[in-house]
Amino acid sequence: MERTFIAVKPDGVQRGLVGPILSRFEQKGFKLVGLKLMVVSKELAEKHYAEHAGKPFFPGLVSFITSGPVVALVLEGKGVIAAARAIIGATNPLNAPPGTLRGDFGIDIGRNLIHGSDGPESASREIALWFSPDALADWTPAVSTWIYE
Ligand code: DAT
Ligand code: MG
Repeated sequence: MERTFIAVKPDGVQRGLVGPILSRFEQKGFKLVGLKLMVVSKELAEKHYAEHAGKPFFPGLVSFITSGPVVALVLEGKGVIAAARAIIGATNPLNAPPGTLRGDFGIDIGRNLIHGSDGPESASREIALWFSPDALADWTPAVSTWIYE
């Protein structure tokens, strides 16, 4: 089963949207295997967004992501990496259709509420960066045979 890394960014936490955001992933049928609230250090923020280092928005992105608590999670399920990106919606919330999280809850690109890994390599890298292996739970939801055939 595939795993992905998701973070509710400081704007999502400040706006009280942790519950609605987590609900969308739970209702889809994806399984939570890791979950924590934390204030992100500058070092972790710079590592997490290393692919964007040097871009004009990078300093603002790092200061935003370190500005308040973030809720970090790992989700597991069939096709979860691409499916979670689809649930989240386009990077610019104004281009994200209604029904996606960014489409429903956001306006500005710098306040787009959620991060989701964009592929298998970034998912592995980000899960390892944010969670120690013993903080992830291997478990079988009682409803799994009603979600997977
Ligand atoms: P995504 O978060 O959809 O994977 P990304 O990896 O291209 O998008 O960029 C990471 C974050 O950086 C994004 O969520 C918001 C911010 N960002 C990206 N492009 C930006 C831009 N042109 N101006 C301001 N912020 C931007
Ligand atoms: Mg990205």
